[in-house]
Amino acid sequence: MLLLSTASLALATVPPSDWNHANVQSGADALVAGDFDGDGYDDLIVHSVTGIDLYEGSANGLPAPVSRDLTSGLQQYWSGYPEVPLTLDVDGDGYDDLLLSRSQEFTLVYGGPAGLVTTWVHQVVLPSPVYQVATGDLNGDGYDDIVFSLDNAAGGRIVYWWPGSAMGLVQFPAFSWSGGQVFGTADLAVFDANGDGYDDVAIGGGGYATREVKVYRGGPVAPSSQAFATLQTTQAYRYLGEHLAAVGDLDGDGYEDLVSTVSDAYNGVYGFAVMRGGSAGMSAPVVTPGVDTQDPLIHWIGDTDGDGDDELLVGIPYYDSPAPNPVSNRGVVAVLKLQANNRFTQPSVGDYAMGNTNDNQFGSAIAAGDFDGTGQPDFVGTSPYPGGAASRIDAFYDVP
Ligand SMILES: [Ca+2]
Ligand SMILES: [Ca+2]
Ligand SMILES: [Ca+2]
Ligand SMILES: [Ca+2]
Repeated sequence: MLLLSTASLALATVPPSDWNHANVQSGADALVAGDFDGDGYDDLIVHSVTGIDLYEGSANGLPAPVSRDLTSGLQQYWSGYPEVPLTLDVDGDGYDDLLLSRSQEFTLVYGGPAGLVTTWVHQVVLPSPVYQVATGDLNGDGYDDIVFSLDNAAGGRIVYWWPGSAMGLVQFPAFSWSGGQVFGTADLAVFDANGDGYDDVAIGGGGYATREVKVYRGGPVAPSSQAFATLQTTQAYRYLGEHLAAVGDLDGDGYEDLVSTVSDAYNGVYGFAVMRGGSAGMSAPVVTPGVDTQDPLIHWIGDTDGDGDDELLVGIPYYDSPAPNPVSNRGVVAVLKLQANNRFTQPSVGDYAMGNTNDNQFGSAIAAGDFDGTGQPDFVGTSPYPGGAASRIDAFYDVP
């Protein structure tokens, strides 16, 4: 069922959603996907207005009824600040685990054959509030690790590497990076930039005029303290690194690539930049301008069209659809392809733009996964403010 009045809008290219659900919280932390019970179908956790619900994926996709009510188990740890909940396999057992971060606290909830085990959670209290969190396997041992940033008393932030193990997180973080007054003050992402099988970490930071992203290599013993790449835009006041995402291999050359938002000094609306991985370093940012990057979400989705290159999933909640049917802040979720000139296709209302009301803000939360196990990526997005109607989530399976 579509919310749209299709008679009034030229939206023939937007397909009806494959699954929907009413009532969702407004934040970016409303959705989390992962295969918590290891059955090969991704599951979806929804932060709804009534609590936290899990929908188990299956060959039929997501079910209409709630599979498990996780409210009593997770509500006390759930927060969109500083980082939306993340999925990782910290103990390498093949069951996805859930990492919740809140102020000075991490909470790990382990997956297992029966799904997330909320009766025993691992809580970690940090010495000061955490700012940014990312996950991946920097030492290539099969256990996902956590990378996170805390304030540095000497200025800027300290970014820590905390390895996973068969028993979960090891006792203490094992490595850190720091570097002056503005180091690490923006986002983090973990991806394999140089294709050696060890994930690498991108650390954003910088001052008023210039912001940059530094990339450090992972390795079998410890990550490198020397930057593998230092990336800046060529224009002053074009801020790189505010939102970073590991998005897979966008150009199919075997090296994972990095995407950042690029905002300007005034209203945060400018575009997306791609920085391509490589064996000896990373390519300078190439910016696709003209994309509304006010509170965007950039996300891995995989290879949707089967051509060997991964695509980029974006949620742009403040997207305005153009004349002849202008709707401000309706929001759009789009699967963007990297073109030969290293710029992205522009999102348009022909992508997934739901709702026909101003301030609908579709894409305020997004998640990608394979909920129906076909091997073809699926995604979900929220419409938190659909003007008069109940907020809702729409899922689209096997996106082209
Ligand atoms: Ca696990
Ligand atoms: Ca590891
Ligand atoms: Ca690497
Ligand atoms: Ca690449």
